[in-house]
Parts: sequence; C-alpha cells; structure tokens
Amino acid sequence: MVSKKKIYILSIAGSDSSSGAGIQADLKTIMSLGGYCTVSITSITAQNKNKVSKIYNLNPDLVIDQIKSIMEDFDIKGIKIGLVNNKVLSKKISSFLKKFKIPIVVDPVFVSTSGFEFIEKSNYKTSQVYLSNHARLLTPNVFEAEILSGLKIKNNLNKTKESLYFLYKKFQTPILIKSVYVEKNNICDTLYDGDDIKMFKHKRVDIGEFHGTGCTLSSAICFYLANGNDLVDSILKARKYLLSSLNRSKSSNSKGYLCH
Ligand code: PXL
Repeated sequence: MVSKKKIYILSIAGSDSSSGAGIQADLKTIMSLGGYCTVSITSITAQNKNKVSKIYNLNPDLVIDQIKSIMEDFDIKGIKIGLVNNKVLSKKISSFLKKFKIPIVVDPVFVSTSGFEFIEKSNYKTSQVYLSNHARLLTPNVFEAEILSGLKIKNNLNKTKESLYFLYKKFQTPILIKSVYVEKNNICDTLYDGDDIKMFKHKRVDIGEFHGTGCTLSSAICFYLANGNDLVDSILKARKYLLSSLNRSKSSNSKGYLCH
C-alpha cells in the first residue's frame, strides 16, 4: 500500500560527504520511493567508503531547531533517527519527540562501514536508551546488537534469540537485527516484536561490502510504516527495495556506493 498523497519523512542523522550513508542515503531512499525527506543534521563527516577523516558535531540546540522548523510546517508521517553521537542530544531529541504519535525508526549507529567508531561505548548505550523511548522499531546491525546486549551473536541463532529478548526487554520496542545470519548464498535479518521471532532471508548479492545499506533499509522501513503498512510488511517491502538497489549497483559497477 503506497498512498498517492505525498508522504513526508524527517531524517535526523549525520551527513556523509560521499553520499553513500547517513542523511544522503535517507534522502535518496525516501525520494526514490516517492516520498519527501526533510532533515535535521546532527554531525558533518568528511569521508569516503574507505575512511572517515573528520567529524564535526553540530550544537544540540541547532539540531532541535532544525526539527522544530520541520515539525511546524510539515505533516510529518514518520521519523528515522540515525547517527546521534552524544547522550545530551539524545535526551533532548527524546523529550522533544514525545508529543508526536508517529512511527519512529531508530538505527542505532555506532560505527561507520569503514570501521570508525562515532561514539564512546558507554555514552552510546545511554544514548540509545533515550532515543528508543518513543520508537516503533530499532534496527541494529550485528556489531551494534552485540555491544548493546553484550552477547556474541554472529551466525549463532540461539545467541541471536537471547540477544533479541534482552534488547526487547531493555528498550521496550521491536528489534530487527540486520544480516545476523550469513550462509553461503543467503543473508538473514531477524525480528523480535514481543510475540515471536521472525526470520527474513534473501539471496546474497555477491558484490562485496556496500556503504549505506543499513541506513537505506531503515529509512525504507520508516517510509513504509509512515504509509500505514504493518511492521512485517514494511520490512519485506524495504528489503525488496534494498535488494533491487544492490542489483542495480551490481549491473552499473558502482564501486561500493549504492545505486538507488
Ligand atoms: O551506516 C551508518 C552510518 C550512519 N551515518 C553516517 C555514516 C554511516 C556509515 O558510514 O557515515 C553519517
């Protein structure tokens, strides 16, 4: 179900100069899906897919001012939160968003694809507690789920389940762990929504590491939730979008940057 009326989304995230991940990935995803993406930028990074060379964090009040400007003028139907690398800002975002009863998808960003840690670990854990307060879904990757739950889960289904139960209890919101289970030809995302565990498998597109796939999946899920789809449908549709972007990237030899 995609409505004909324009769907307005707010992305609160960091800027990636290579346009592969962060706010630029969210913009491309939402616009490609037919929505309109507004932004509140939290940090500006100088990076490419191999390296983050600099990061500059914006003043928390400026981040909140951007959110206020958007909420005053747009009928925002969904919010995606990505890189927020300090707990003071997380707390301010959380208290500001309390009054908005719309789906919020939190992508708990900890590290860049190139391995740069955006935030110190204990600050990260506290920060995610604030951000997840009003969330409809959390979408950690394996590494982030391991940090947040303290369990080693990669390719271990029992530990993944244990981690999902723990994270659900801690954050009181559904959790989708991305690419937790990788077989030769399949990649599996795993959801726990408080009722049961659901596995989403798809064929691996064999083109190496891609920059921005996590941001893309989370913002696509946010878009479909904003359109009124339920959680499972939103995840299925978002995965379909990511897969078609990966296939486009493969056929156009886009060198690690996703083609939307
Ligand atoms: O994919 C996570 C992510 C989020 N936000 C920014 C990033 C990255 C990964 O590199 O650069 C700004």
